[in-house]
Amino acid sequence: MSASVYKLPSSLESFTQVDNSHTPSKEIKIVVIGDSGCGKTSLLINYKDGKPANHKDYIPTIFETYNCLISNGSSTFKLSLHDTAGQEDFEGLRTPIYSDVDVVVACYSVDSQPSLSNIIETWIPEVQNYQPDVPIILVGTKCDLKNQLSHDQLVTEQEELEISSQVGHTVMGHLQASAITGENVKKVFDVCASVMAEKLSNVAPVAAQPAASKPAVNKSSKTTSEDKGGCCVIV
Ligand SMILES: Nc1nc2c(ncn2[C@@H]2O[C@H](COP(=O)(O)OP(=O)(O)OP(=O)(O)O)[C@@H](O)[C@H]2O)c(=O)[nH]1
Ligand SMILES: [Mg+2]
Repeated sequence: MSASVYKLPSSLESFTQVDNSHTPSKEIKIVVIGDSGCGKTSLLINYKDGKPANHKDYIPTIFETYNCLISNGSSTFKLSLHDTAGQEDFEGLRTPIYSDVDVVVACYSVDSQPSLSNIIETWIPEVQNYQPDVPIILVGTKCDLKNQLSHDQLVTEQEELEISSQVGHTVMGHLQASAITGENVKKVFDVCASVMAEKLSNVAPVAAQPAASKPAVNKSSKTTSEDKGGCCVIV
């Protein structure tokens, strides 16, 4: 049974990781949230390493950031990937991370109905309390389990779509992925980058300054060129 893909942006593009000889035009801050144990860290590790996550001994995250550069040939972005603690006790640590977030990846596990319910009961209210309009990508993790578990051990398509519609118009993408097989992992982050690329292309160009006026000061604090950490680094 292959992974379900419920929604993708019409602007979906394919981005590949590039080395630090490329200069990013924009840093995209992505925060990954969801219940403890639903597979956030594994998803990020699979993406940054391009191979299955290899940590069978589950280690709960407190806070971690990974950086990588990606390009679609015309635009290069620095992804700043923020892995969070799924445990409710760590809410105080999570909330500062929502500042300046560009895209939120909200995860639930396809073998855990409570993790899906908590998308609407816990995670979306928490993030929207700080960033009401932030684009959200919903990800049903561990979709390899669809081949191993019976129907009654899995969330249903109807339940997934109901949650998606309850989150509403801020859902820009909704898909299932597996950090074990790698299915759709890259697509999750292609969706994030494509949503931002489209948003940036819709920003109206700044009106031309009169010849005698002072040169504009570049206030883009998030644009970076100083990251020399390689293709993908843990900071
Ligand atoms: N079958 C399967 N297991 C997975 C997958 N992703 C993660 N797991 C397992 O699920 C457990 C939890 O994974 P993590 O990635 O650490 O979960 P987390 O969401 O980061 O958890 P916290 O850091 O506590 O919030 C680990 O034992 C993983 O090996 C997947 O795609 N398929
Ligand atoms: Mg983790």
